[in-house]
Amino acid sequence: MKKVSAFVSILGLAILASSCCKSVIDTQLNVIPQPSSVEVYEGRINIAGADFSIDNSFDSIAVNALRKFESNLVSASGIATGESGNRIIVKKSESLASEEYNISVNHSSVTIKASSAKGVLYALETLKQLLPLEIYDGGKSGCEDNSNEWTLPYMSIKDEPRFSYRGMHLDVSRHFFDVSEVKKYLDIMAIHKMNIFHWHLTDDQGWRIEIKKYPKLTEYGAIRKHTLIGHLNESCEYDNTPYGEGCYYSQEQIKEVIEYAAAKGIEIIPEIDMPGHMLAALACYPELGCTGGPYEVWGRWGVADDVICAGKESSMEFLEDILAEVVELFPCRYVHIGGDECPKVRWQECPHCQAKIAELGLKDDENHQAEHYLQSYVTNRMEKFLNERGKSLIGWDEILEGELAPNATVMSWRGVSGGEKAAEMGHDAIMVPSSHLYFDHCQAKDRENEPLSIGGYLPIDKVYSFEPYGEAMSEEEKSHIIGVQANLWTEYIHTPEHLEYMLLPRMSAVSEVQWCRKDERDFDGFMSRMPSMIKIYEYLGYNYAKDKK
Ligand code: TNX
Repeated sequence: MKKVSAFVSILGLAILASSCCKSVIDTQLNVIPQPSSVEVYEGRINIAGADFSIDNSFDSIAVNALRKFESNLVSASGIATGESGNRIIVKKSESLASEEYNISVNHSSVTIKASSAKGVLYALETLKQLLPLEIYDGGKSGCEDNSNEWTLPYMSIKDEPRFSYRGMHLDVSRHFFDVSEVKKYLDIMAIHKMNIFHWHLTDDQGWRIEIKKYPKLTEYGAIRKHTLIGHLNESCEYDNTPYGEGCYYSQEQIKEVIEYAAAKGIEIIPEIDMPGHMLAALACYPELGCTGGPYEVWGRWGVADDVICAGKESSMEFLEDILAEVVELFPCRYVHIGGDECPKVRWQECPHCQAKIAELGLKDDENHQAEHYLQSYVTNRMEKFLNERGKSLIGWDEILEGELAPNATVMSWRGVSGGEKAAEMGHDAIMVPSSHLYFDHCQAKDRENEPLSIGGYLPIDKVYSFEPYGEAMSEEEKSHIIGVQANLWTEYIHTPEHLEYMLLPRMSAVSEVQWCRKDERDFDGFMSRMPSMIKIYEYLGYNYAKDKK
């Protein structure tokens, strides 16, 4: 009897002890974007010297990411794999959504569960933010993180993103950023668990993608003879310096960037802006414009009246030829065809455009002019071309003017109303309102001490406050808001340092808008986690804007 009661009390103590260890001591970690659910328990595991394993059903992206993590851990900690007896295990769990992951950490192991490579990538990004900074590069940067403690708390994390589309855009036309700079941009995106890179490859000021059928586009269309000095509203002086010789990506380089991005879980959406913002192309092929030119690759900013002629069959075939090469090159399901800021003044005067309007029976009505419907004809035609090749079209919200192409996704930049309207009509939409998500806008009120910029004022708290669901939206409409993106236009951004300055730390804020649900977001909490992210920026040598108000 005595023995039994002793046994019972030992058992009781054991249960008590184990439940003690399991008591939650925290529900927050210094991770951005903040995971959906966190429980931290008493105790820590040392992962230096851990053994690594991964289910063999994962693809090479997951396996390579884990290998990289392992090699950085080994070189930074100086301890070989397998020496400690602890384990890092990556398991397939088909019940998790494609971007979801779980992490559980106890005294002997770190277990990651995911159903796809993306989940594994995000789990590793989360773990990196909890470890010494050398985990990012194996200690190569030479900077030292004094903590040098290769431990993680016992914890359980369950995490998945709110939106499936978490984008960042980059304009490489106004100023060019080479392959290595674009890769760095992708590195920064990956830290923030973003999954779409919107590459704005063409505009009035320079054509930046090799098109084999039209070599002039990059031979001449990449180069402008001069660039406006200072701000558009104040200046009419040019610098007399040609810009853009050789500033384009060959198709081989594009493939390299696509592969680099894929290894980080990022898909690339190419944008070929049409029918406006095409002066660089028209300068090479003036016969495709309404007036026949001559045209110049533009050296100033703004909206040009000269656009491609929508009435000439040869112009439409030119656009389709370009898209044919783009579709072959980019594996992403989406192609962005721009559609923004297309003045109709040339079309109104052009006999070809007017003949097309008559042929199609397009008429002015109370909402739009016939020329708006002519733009819809261009968009529809491009959509059909893309859909036949298994791709979906995205356009800026101007594509709502006239008649929206049947399967188009709308990118809402002039506020959110375009996105709301698209969702109402049963179309997908991506929210990128310039009011909250244009990173070419200033971060400080005191512009004197800021680099030259387009203007505006977009501090980090305003970015953070953006909520993509309108109050009056139905559940059905909400399901069409597929995500959020911040845009970086580069009229006033000439250097990689300036680019990073505009990007960071605002990118951290947008990453939480994209990843966390509204009720999980709290600006003060975010700012309390921000210093850890800043340490990462500093360690990796990223130029970020400090203490802006
Ligand atoms: C509007 S956003 C544009 C760009 C400019 C940007 C500057 C959009 C679809 N078009 O051409 O670069 O404003 O903020």
